[in-house]
Amino acid sequence: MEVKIKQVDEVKISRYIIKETMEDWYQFVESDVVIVGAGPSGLSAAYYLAKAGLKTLVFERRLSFGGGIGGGAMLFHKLIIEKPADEILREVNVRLKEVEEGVYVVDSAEFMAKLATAAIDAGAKIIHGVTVDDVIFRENPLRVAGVAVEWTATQMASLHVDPIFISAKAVVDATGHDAEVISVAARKIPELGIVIPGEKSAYSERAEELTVINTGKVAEGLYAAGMAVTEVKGLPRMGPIFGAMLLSGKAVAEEITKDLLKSE
Ligand code: 48H
Ligand code: FE2
Repeated sequence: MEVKIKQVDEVKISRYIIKETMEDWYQFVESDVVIVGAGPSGLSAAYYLAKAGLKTLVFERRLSFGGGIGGGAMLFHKLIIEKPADEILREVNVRLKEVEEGVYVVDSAEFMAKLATAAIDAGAKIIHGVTVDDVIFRENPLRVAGVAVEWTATQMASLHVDPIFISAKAVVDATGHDAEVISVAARKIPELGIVIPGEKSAYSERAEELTVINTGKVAEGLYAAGMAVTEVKGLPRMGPIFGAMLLSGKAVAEEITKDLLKSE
């Protein structure tokens, strides 16, 4: 077999990568929306925000997509989605198996791959291996105005390295159970008046609606989506049913789109 592969030398390889990477960072240092976490709620929010035409940047600590999707339920590779969240998955071409009226089982690998693809295709920029460890704030009016970021690897090595800053009109905490961004803002900016009661034990039948209803702004410029909502609002957990995560991402995207259009 004859193989003809276009040749490119090491200097060019490095230059192309450095230039294109830096162009992205240079562009997105001033974003409309920064989403922290590429789990189900973060990806769903990214999809709808990018679709609405907002400059949307997602930081994900790990080198993968999907957050808790990949682990399924106790590593069983299936998850439950219920009506009306199935509509979101249909929109991004995830196949659903209806096991009873309005209740669907989905494959976790397909779920995370296709949701991430949809967010990227809609125009969201996702950058992996970056941890958000602080926010930027402003007074008069008091608000969150962006995030401080660091390489996850730098953090894991416990190196003393200062972060860089990314400004955003809206920051979404989609970090899951720990609500990391809102927690740091509550601790370091007490003027925001955020009190975090913490997540409650499981009550699946109530938890999903409560999570979606309580999704949204927690301070000017700072929003909660997904399990971060349960932590910040003191709501019960729901276990391996992911409808509320998708609906919460969509709800936060709609609220931010409205808020940002209003302020223009
Ligand atoms: C950058 C970060 C940081 C940081 C975390 O945990 P997730 O899947 O979050 P959600 O809320 O979209 O989905 C929750 C769901 O997975 C779940 O756990 C459910 C439904 N549980 C119910 C129950 O009863 O247990 O994803 C969060 C993502 C992850 O990929 C993290 O790596 C990432 O955020 N992340 N990225 N900077 N500071 N903190
Ligand atoms: Fe969980």
